[in-house]
Amino acid sequence: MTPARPTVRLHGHLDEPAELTVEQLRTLPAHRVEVSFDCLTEGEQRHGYEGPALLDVLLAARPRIDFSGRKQRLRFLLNVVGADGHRAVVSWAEIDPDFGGRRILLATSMDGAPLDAAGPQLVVPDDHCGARYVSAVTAVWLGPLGGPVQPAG
Ligand SMILES: Nc1nc2c(c(=O)[nH]1)N[C@H]1C(S)=C(S)[C@@H](COP(=O)(O)O)O[C@H]1N2
Ligand SMILES: [Mo]
Repeated sequence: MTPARPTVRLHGHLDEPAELTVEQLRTLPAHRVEVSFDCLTEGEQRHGYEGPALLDVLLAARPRIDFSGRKQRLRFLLNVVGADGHRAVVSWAEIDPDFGGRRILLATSMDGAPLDAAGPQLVVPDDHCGARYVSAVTAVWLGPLGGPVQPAG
């Protein structure tokens, strides 16, 4: 019997929500990055990661975002959740090429070792701190921020 493989659930404001294995993530164009980040407890770490852009993963799930202009996108954010409950927010504007265009990846391998059994890892090359490198990602939710438009009176 083959062991169950962890999956990433893509959900929220998507026309084609999906549940993908690391193997399925490899069907998207892969990028390779060498990064270093600082960990508060472990100090400086260097790693090589490979995997698809988070943007491409989400575009394949067809975000329910109005792309006709640019301002409509700015309220959208991603909630990236790890198996242990560690989670981090990424704004849509950070990864959107019309705004930050940051090459944030959902890595399928780390230092040449496949992440099929562990689950993919969020890679945020421009972050100084390693805390947003969420490992064993189980879900990515996309949706609009629901905060008040006007200050409470
Ligand atoms: N799922 C999960 N991912 C996580 C963390 C965590 O606690 N849980 N810690 C973060 C922190 S603080 C750092 S510095 C990096 C690298 O930590 P590691 O070497 O322990 O993986 O992973 C990040 N990813
Ligand atoms: Mo850390």
